[in-house]
Amino acid sequence: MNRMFVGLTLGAAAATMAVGDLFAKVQTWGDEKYRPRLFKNFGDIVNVPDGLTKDPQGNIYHSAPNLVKKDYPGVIVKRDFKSGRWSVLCAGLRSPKTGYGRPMGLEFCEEDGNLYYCDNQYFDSKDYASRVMRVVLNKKGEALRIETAVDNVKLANAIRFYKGDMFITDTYFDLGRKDGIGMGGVYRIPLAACKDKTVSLLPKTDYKKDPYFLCATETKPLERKDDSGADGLAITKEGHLYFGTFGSGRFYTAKRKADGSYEPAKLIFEDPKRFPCCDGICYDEAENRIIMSDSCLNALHTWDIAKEAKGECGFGELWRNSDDTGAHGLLDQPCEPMIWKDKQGKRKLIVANFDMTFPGLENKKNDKFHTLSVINLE
Ligand SMILES: [Ca+2]
Ligand SMILES: [Ca+2]
Ligand SMILES: [Ca+2]
Repeated sequence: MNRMFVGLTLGAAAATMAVGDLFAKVQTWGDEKYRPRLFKNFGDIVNVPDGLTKDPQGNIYHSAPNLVKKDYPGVIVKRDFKSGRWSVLCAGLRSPKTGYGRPMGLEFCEEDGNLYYCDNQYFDSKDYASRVMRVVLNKKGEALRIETAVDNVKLANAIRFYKGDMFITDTYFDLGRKDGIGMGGVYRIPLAACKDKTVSLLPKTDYKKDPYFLCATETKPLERKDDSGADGLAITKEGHLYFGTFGSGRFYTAKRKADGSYEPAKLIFEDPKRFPCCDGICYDEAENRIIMSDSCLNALHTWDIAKEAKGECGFGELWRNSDDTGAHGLLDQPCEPMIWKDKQGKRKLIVANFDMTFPGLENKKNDKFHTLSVINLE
C-alpha cells in the first residue's frame, strides 16, 4: 500500500513537470499589438546579431561581430528589398592587431553612397584597436573594398551621419574610475576629414584636446557592476543627439545650435529600475520619439520628444519579455532597433537580438537561435 502510494505520487510529480515544461510561459509586458514576431532566424554565420541600417531603396544591412562562435568571421549581411533574400555583403576586415573583424553599429551614408561600420575590437584588445570602417560600394551595391576611416578608438559602438559629419560613440575611456564612475563619449568627425586619410583619435588621457571629441557620459555601475558608457546614438531631423550608457541606462541629449555647434550634453532620464541599460537606439520621425533597446531587461522603451520639450518626462515602455530563445520572435537581449517600411509601405520596427550573455542580464543563455524580430507599428 505504502509502496504504491509513493509510486503514484512520483508519477504525478513527473507528469506535472512535463506539462510545466511544455507550457512554460514567457512573461510579457506591453500592448499585444506590439508583440515582436520573427523576422529572420540566421544560422551560425550570424551568431551575434548587432547593427541595423537601410539604404534609400529599403535594402537592410545587418552586422554581426560573431563573438560567441569565433570560428565564423564577423560579417555584414544584406536583405534585398525586392526579393526579400538575404546574402553576405562582406566579412569584417580583420584587424592587424587582433586578427578579427568585428562589425557592430553600421550606417548607410547617403552623402557618399557607402556603408560605414564600427569595428569593435575591445573584447579582444583594449589597446585602441577599434576602428570605423568604410565599405566602398559600386553602383550595383556590391562591396569593392574596405577602408579605415577612423582609428585609435577604444570600443566603437554606434555610428550616425548628419549634414556631412559622422558621429560615433566610444563606450570606454578606461581612465581609471574616479568614485567608481566609468566614462564614455561621443565624437564628431567631418566626412571630409577622413575621405582621403584615416583620422586618428587622440589617446583618452588627452580627450579634452581631441578636436573630434564632442561630449562625455558618466556611468555609475549598478548591481551588475558594469561601467560601460555611451552605446546607442540617434539623431533627430534637426540634428539633436540622443545617447545612453550601457552600464546604467543614463539617457542624454545634446542639442544642435543654429551655427551647427552643440550645447553641452544634458542628462534627461535616469531610472535604473525601469531603464537599467541603454543599448542601440533609433529616431522614429513619424512619432517624434526615440526608441531604445534595453539589453538588460529584454525590453524596448520610448522617449517622447514633444513631452521633453514641454518639460515633462518622455519615458515610455513599448515591450518587454522574460528570458526566451527568440525562436518565435520574442526579444532575446535586444541591442538595436530600426524603423523600416515594408513593400506595402507599412511602418515596422526591426530589432536585432544580440544574445550574448553578460552578468546580470535577463538573457541567461547564448542559444542557437540568432534572430531579428519585427514589430508592426501601425
Ligand atoms: Ca550597441
Ligand atoms: Ca536567441
Ligand atoms: Ca538567449
